Amino acid sequence: MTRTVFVLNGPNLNMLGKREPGIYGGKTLADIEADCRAAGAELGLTVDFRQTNHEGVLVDWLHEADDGAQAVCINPGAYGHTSIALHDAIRAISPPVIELHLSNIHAREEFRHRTWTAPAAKGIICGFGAHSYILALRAAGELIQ
Ligand code: CA2
Repeated sequence: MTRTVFVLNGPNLNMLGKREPGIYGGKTLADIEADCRAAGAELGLTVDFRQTNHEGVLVDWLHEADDGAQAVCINPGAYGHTSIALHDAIRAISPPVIELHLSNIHAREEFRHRTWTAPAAKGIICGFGAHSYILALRAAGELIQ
């Protein structure tokens, strides 16, 4: 059986590696995608890796995951702190959703402490840099065994 995991990325994550390496690390999103594909191959997961700067596109991809994926890992970027629409979209689908962040959002500005998406998600991983993606994929692999 093919086990497909959507790895969804929100706004500004296409800029990784260009600025703020002290917060987000030096890897580009393409580097992280390559890491996820390698980890997915080891875990027996097909990784469908995407990025958008548009909130509604993330909503559409979450809906697509309802039929098209067994689990979702999502770094919603700043939309995690603002978007009730993403909260609702996560609640509207069946596959487990794992929220992840590169940085430890609880050790940063207060406006990053709250995520509206986290209560709708199965769990949240943050603060491990690019390794947060691999931890989220491992969690996804275990959830859908
Ligand atoms: O730590 C994370 O993964 C975040 O989701 C990254 C978001 C931020 O708004 C969240 O609070 C935490 C930012 C995405 C990347 O933004 C950049 C900003 C400057 C340079 C490069 C990327």
